[in-house]
Amino acid sequence: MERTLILVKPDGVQRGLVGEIIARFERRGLQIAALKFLSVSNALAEQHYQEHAGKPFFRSLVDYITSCPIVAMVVEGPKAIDVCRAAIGATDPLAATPGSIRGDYGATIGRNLVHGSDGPQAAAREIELFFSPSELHQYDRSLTRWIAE
Ligand code: D4T
Repeated sequence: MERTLILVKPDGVQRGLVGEIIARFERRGLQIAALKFLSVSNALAEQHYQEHAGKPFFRSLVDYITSCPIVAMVVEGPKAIDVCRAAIGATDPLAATPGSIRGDYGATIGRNLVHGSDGPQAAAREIELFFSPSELHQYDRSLTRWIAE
């Protein structure tokens, strides 16, 4: 079982795609372990994107992710990191497969709607950045008792 951090970025919120994007992960079979709506501070954005510090697009990346509240969530499941990366699609929406989130809704690399951790180390680091341990929930899923008492 793996956990990964997913962000619905400001363009996803502004375009009214939050429900659609969360639904993609739910339908893929992933279980939500944590979920919140927050404004990302400059400091958090710089920490989150630390691997890109110094690159030409770093400042615009930080400005973008801090420009409007976002949805942060942790999802879990077998191979959750790779499953989410596949559901999200390539970084540049132009290269993203149709059927992926970026392939269906994205047009430019600077507005690519959603983030997913790119490996186990990144996932652990990023989950800790956005969530405290008490905000992460472990529970068994079952259907029948939530349809009828
Ligand atoms: P994120 O981290 O947002 O899920 O995207 P990826 O994991 O798919 O891609 P990334 O870390 O390589 O890039 C982070 C972020 O930077 C933007 N970006 C990237 C950009 O604006 N111009 C660029 O040339 C690159 C490489 C898009 C995603």
